[in-house]
Amino acid sequence: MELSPKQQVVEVLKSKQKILILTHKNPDGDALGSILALSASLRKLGKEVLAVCNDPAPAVYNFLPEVQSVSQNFAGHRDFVVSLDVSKVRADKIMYKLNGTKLDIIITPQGGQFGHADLSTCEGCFHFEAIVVLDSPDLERLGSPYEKNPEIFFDVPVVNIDHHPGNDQFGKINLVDITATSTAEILVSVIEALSGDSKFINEDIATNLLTGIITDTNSFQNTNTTPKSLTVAAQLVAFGGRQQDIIKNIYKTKPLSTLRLWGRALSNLREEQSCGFVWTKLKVSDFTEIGASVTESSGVIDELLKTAAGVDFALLLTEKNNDVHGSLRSTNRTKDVAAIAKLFGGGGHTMAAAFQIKDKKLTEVETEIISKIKNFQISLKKVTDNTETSS
Ligand SMILES: [Mn+2]
Repeated sequence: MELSPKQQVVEVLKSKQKILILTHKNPDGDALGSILALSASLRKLGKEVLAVCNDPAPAVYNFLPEVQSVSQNFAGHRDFVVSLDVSKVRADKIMYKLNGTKLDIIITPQGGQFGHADLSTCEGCFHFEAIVVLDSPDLERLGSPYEKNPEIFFDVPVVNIDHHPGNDQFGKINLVDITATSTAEILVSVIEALSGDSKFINEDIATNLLTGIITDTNSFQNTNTTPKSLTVAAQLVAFGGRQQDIIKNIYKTKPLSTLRLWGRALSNLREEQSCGFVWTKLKVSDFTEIGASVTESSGVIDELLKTAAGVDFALLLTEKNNDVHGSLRSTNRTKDVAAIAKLFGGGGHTMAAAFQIKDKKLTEVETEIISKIKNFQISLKKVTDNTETSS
């Protein structure tokens, strides 16, 4: 009988010893909770694990168990290769010996002489036997770990574990469950199956997994919250997951810089009443003047704008480095914001979507973005009006 994707994931992880785990850049609670929980579980099972993310964890996640164990690069996990050109002179013997703090590599030539010009060095292979990619709809979203080392993704089996509807199934094994609230929710049963022990998940692993479920459901407030996610969360609390710690650190503690940034976003708030949306913007200068990091803007849309009454959706335009990011949240169950993100080459879910305009300043594209959305809204309204009159 053919194995299910979950069984295939378990089989691969059981059979491999050196495992690389990656998650998307700008990690959120689900990305971090998932990568920390899976790496701790695999280490507990005696595996050698390297967990890598393009960016460090935002300060709000400092309370997560072993959050410092996620590194930003592959340092220490790559061979260093010394190459000798043997096209003119052949090597007869190679020895090495430790000479104080130096390792001497001694090459005996066969009739001739080697010189400096014959030597070169380069970065060599990794020794990973499997790669697990968590919470990432595609490989590009991993950032530099993928961009700088695309070859390793062809050399070893890639396991793709995710819950995004747009996941492009890039893995050799794809465990993509779009009905799951979060990658962490999927991992609970993977870790149980992997360990074969219903008591394997300890307090720290449970806290990390619960963080993923709580942040991706916005503390069980989002419409994606399912009965299963509540059952799994209850199970994690029973395993010792520190739910109160998570709520306190993520939802009830705000750095002053975050509050100031939110103030800036609120004072820029505009209402496009006839087109049914509110929007605001944050420029690079807003972040630098306040001393806030780019990750501090996430609450602006999820905690402030999404609560706007009397509109269909909210938009936040953020200038990050050289790009303009748009985050969209539906405030009305019937409004599909993914259709709006698509106008700018983005995507997402009905309730939450995003787009990115590369290499532009906010001032260059702001007017165009807003008028494009307004025109789209007006065209939708015309279609609805026509349908109403014709029916
Ligand atoms: Mn997620």
